[in-house]
Amino acid sequence: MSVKTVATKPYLDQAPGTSGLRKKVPHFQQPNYVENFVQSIFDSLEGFAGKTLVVGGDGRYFNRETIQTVVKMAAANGFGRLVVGKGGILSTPAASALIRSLGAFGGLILSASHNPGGPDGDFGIKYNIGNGGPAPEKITNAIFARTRTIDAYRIVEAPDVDLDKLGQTRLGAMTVEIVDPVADYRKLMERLFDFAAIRAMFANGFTMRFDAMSAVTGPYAKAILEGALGAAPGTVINGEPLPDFGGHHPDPNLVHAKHLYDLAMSADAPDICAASDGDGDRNLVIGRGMFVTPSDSLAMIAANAHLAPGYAKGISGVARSMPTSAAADRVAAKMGVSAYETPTGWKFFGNLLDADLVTICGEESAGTGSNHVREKDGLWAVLMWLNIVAARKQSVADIVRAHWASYGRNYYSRHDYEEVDAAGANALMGSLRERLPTLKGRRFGALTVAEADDFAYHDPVDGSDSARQGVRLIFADGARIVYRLSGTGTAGATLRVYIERYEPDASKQEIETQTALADLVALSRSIVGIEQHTGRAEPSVIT
Ligand code: G16
Repeated sequence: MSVKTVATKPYLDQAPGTSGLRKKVPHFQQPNYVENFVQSIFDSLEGFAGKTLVVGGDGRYFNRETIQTVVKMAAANGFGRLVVGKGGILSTPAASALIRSLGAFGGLILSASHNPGGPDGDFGIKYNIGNGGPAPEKITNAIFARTRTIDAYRIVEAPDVDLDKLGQTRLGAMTVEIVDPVADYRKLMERLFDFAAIRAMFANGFTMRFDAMSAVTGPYAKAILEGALGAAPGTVINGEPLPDFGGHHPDPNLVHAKHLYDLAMSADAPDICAASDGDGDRNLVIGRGMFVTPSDSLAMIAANAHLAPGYAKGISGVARSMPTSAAADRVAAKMGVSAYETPTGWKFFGNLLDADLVTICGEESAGTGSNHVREKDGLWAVLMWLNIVAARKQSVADIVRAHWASYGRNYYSRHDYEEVDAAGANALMGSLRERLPTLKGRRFGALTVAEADDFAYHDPVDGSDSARQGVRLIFADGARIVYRLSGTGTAGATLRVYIERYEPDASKQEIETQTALADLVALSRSIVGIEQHTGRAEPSVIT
């Protein structure tokens, strides 16, 4: 088998964002675009000769082609073993689990998460390290630096590998192993959750609807919910992964999964409705008549995790990304465990989990997870809720209300201004940053700014620092407005505005969220001149 060294020229736009490199498919299809990025990853790593690499993706358009390229490049670069999910499929949490259980050197996950797929849709490549988590900034910065100077890549000349046939083949000195993408993950879930109790609940008539959004979670959800747990056939809808996700936007939020919300609020609502995104790491949980915000879900999971066998000993701490509501902090304080606030991006949780400073992590962007892997995990969050409902023998709505009554409620909403002009969005953030020193102490109607800063994070484990992670306006009553630009968009810029207010009074905890936050929402627009800078008077998505 001959190894070819192919000359190439750098692309200057291969900067990994919040979660790997994400671009439109035609952008990735440019000559050598994938090869340059993959070689830059390999060039930034040390000591992988003869070791194992895990590869898989969410099945989106261009997944299979990219896997073939990765297989041949991994062989040419000296990996000893490549483990690929059958059909090129691995959900992001299942890839993380596999990296960990195999003791692999690392993994490549091919996904653009919740973004649409298809020939004109989005694609992405992300490198995960040996702990199963996304590479930290030190590595992603090195990869980016390498992409800017790369002049050659290595690849073997060989026929394509059959991705649909389980078993082992050889490619030069490297073994290629095609594995069942679900088996390992299902065993892990069986260890963490009380499958017998959940199975008994389904047997007693508990009903559920799980929308896999024609994305990667279908095979996992069918095997676990309908298979191992005995949920009624048809519980999982849109359960076949499709390269274009059936033309849908596989983002389980209240816009793209509105049908699920409507069902949950209807007279025929199942006991629980749930969904996961393109690559299976995000979750949506709606009880009959009760939507659980991701921030609340994190807090409620932290408060109840001990009900699941895998967490029976209790949790060591909780971490949330800065824009996520402070609901989880209140749980941690009551339990006497630590609470950490990190920048947006799951990669920041890895060190805290490895050092056992925290057990449970979550983000407002529909991500929740634990130390079982180093990614957020959509199906895990759903199984955790099923376990909690089975153990407490209460509905989701009753559990949520009881939580608010004892901890108070953090009203919370995110307003996204998607695909706005990047120059306008940058100017907005720039002028807000300049004005920060003048905002502290200023009054806006009944609201007084108590603190105004640009969030910076000092990692307590490796000592690294990350600055400019989002602007926070904190008001005297504890309410908060946060501004940051998304690091996952593939066109223009997306301005995210996060709005939060704490309400301890149980008699005021049933107000519609946008109404409860109306004054803060209005201020969030006027104080930075969103319309002047972006031309948008209203957000495109409210979650
Ligand atoms: C990724 C990251 C998350 C982040 C989310 C949104 O999720 O893993 O940590 O919260 O993007 O990031 P941004 O606000 O920068 O767009 P995913 O599901 O897209 O991999």
